[in-house]
Amino acid sequence: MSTLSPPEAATIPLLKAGPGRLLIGGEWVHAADGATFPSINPSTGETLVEIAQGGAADVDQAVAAARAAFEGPWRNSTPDERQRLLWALADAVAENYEELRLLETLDMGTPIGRRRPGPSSAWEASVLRHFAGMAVGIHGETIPNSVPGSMFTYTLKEPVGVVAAIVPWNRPISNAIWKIAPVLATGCTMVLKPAEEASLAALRLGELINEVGIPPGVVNIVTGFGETGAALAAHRGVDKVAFTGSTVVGQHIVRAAAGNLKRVSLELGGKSPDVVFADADLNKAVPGAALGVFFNSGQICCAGTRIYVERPIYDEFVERISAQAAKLRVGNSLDPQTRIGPLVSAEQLERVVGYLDLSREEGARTTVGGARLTEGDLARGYFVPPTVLADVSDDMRVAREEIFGPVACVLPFDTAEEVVARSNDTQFGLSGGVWTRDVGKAHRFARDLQAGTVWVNSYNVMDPAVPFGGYKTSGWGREMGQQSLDDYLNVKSVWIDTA
Ligand code: TXE
Repeated sequence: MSTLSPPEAATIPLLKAGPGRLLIGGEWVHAADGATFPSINPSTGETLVEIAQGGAADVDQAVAAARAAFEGPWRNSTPDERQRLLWALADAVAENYEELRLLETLDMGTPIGRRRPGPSSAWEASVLRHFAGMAVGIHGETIPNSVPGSMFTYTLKEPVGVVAAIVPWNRPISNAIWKIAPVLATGCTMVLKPAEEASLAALRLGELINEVGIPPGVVNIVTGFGETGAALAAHRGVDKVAFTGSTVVGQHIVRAAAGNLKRVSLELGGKSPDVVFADADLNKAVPGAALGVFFNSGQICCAGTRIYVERPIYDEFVERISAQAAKLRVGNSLDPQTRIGPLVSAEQLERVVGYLDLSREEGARTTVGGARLTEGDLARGYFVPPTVLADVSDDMRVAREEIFGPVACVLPFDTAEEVVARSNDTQFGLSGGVWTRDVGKAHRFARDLQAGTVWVNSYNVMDPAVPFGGYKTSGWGREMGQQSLDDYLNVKSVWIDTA
């Protein structure tokens, strides 16, 4: 039962209906054992609704439904049909975007005012449209061979089969769409496991998937905790796992996938460097670096959390980014003025506050923020304000480990060579940024950084045409862009003796 105040609850049919069911084979069903768990509003700590807790039996059923769909008519679906379904889903997402955003705001804490209202801002719909375009362009090759005689060779690209998509809570709509889009484009089927902290938007997407006529069993949704994800990762009926989340769980998934050697793609954590040279335009670099680290309360895998600043401008930069951080309004996610919402959960709050305590023990200097907010209504939620840590050194744990909160470490550097080496001195390799007016310096940094994405005089910009993914322990494979489809496709070589 929703404990939302009436205006919000009344606007969301999904909440009124009670989302305590799983989507299996096109039907909304209760968990086999009837188990549920509460979905919590991180702005207030209150329960929003009960969600179904899928267990091993539900995972079995969902995988069977995905298999049946894959081997049924979906197998012979044409690229054109799949393109039309992707377009239809894109339209449905755009039409229902405000509701999806509200659900994301309620269970994840994303500030409602973060984006402009209206379908034109429905970024995830444009992702679906981009993949709709790619759906009709998937093809093999004819390949000349040197075998004596008259052998003709060509390749076919075929969908890998049943995909288990296991996603985190930090961008509920995007995380789901980034997996649904390539599945539909390539002709795979899937079981989607949203994060336990933020399942509502994915469940609403499930309703839209049924409404637009995507065949039953093509997209199944099983909500639940890590055990549900683990059951999927180990399941012999799953051909591929597409995972986004922590590096530690990514390692569990690789081990679990070994049983039937299923395909694995991983989009994992980061501790990305954002380098500010003394020649940078600080009017751009200060707000840019602040957005790079504080956006979504720092709960973004590519957040630029290690800000390296060239020594001559270090003090000025620390002062200016601290002032910028202090201006960002923290509050209830439903308040349109809010720029920084709560952290997603009590667990995440404890984790981030633990790192803030650690920063003091390690000798970092907090210039702004630094503690949980406990005044008034904010005390009920999980609020940590944007925090700047100065005088940080590379060996501190706060500079090495992913905090996943609104915490910027600012470190001085002296030379370009030194800052490249320090930027690369990490287990992660997801992304990085550089701010400079010197084109050569920017290109050299982009070349030398060991990371999947480099932003120059910008940060956190993404597009469905541009690949995203990590080096080192930040992941395997790429999402978005043409090559993201390869992870969902098998290549078959065909030899024909034409003699
Ligand atoms: O992620 P998890 P959590 C990082 C970030 C954060 C930390 C913990 O540092 O503080 O991870 O967050 C499912 N087998 N990132 O615990 O555990 C789980 O149910 C299969 C970075 O929320 O990785 C959820 O659906 N699945 C990151 C999904 O995995 C399992 C985004 C992600 O949960 C499982 C999120 C298991 N053994 C967190 N255990 C990024 N790079 O974007 C859990 N899950």
